[in-house]
Amino acid sequence: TAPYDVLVLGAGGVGSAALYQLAKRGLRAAAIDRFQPPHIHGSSHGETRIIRQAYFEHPSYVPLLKRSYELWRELEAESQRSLYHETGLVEIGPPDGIVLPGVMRAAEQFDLEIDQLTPVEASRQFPQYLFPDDHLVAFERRAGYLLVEDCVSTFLQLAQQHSGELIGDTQILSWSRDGEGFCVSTSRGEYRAAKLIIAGGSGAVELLKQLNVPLRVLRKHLHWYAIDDLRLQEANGCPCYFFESSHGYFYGFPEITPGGGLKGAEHGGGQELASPWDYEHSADPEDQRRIAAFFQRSIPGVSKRPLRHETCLYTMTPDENFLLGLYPGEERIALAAGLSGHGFKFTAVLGEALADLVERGTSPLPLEFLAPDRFAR
Ligand code: PYC
Repeated sequence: TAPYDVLVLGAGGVGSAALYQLAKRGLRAAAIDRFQPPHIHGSSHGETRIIRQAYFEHPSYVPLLKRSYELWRELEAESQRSLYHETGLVEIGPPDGIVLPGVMRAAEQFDLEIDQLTPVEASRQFPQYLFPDDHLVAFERRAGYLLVEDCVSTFLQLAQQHSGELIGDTQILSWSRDGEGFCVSTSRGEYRAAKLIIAGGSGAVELLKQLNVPLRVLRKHLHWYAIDDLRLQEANGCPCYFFESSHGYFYGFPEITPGGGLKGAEHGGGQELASPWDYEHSADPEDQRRIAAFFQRSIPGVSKRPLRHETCLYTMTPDENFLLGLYPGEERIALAAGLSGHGFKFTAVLGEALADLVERGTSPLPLEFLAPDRFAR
């Protein structure tokens, strides 16, 4: 076959968004994935992902988030699908912790609308949740969740409508320089392209090993439990939640469909994997004990009846900020990797930034803080 303009390695959240952007621009593009996305083997599944703007991790993400919000709304308009649900997000943590001071710093720096509440005010407004007396509470109205699998399938469907190609069920073995372009060797044979985008989530660790960034893959657990308190339903105004406490970081979502249960998970911890392709998908008793104890402490209307469990992968960088930019020393490759468990909300903007980087060598967004060579400097 004639070479592609761009091959995208990975078709999860980031890869599918990149394929959509490339195809929309009229480039001849294909995305290769080991499975048929959306699937349960990476980091873009499990029904829901939080989206928010007052970014406690680092205020420099806020301009990317603003653009991401615009792109999600554009995607909804083009696809006529509802992908982003603005439930609001309640964040709770100690005054000297990471989350609340970080939320307030980002909100102040970018003039974002955040309601600061005392625990008493928060209990009145959100009686579903228990707020320790000595903690701070913030409510971000313009936050909520994305339907993760629907986002991936929408990117892929629209990309295909614009003549982008999905090459699923295809293992990527290696990539190499090949004359003016690149050759990607796969379980289905070789594919050639003038440029590459590397967006393979945990699968990108192997593809990026020459960068010498110590990426670590963690197995994480997602839990859905039946609810006894109907105030925990989205339909009854229940927001998403993110708790920081001496017990760790726990987050989750209201019950979004009747009987589907409330979703909760621990953001910290996780089991490090030697390979992202070969791991146990069943529940971990210690993780189950920790989430059940969290519900008892903080959301007493959750029952003791588990309904569903899934495993999911985080790919961690040493500073937990993404790698995003041109491949060091190679202007024909753009990459996004190491999203460190907080990347899905950005996938719309990452797809656009990656397409800009391979097409024009630059992006109008301030991406320097995510430079892939920052650990080597
Ligand atoms: O990005 O909001 C987030 C998040 C919460 C837990 C994992 N990621």
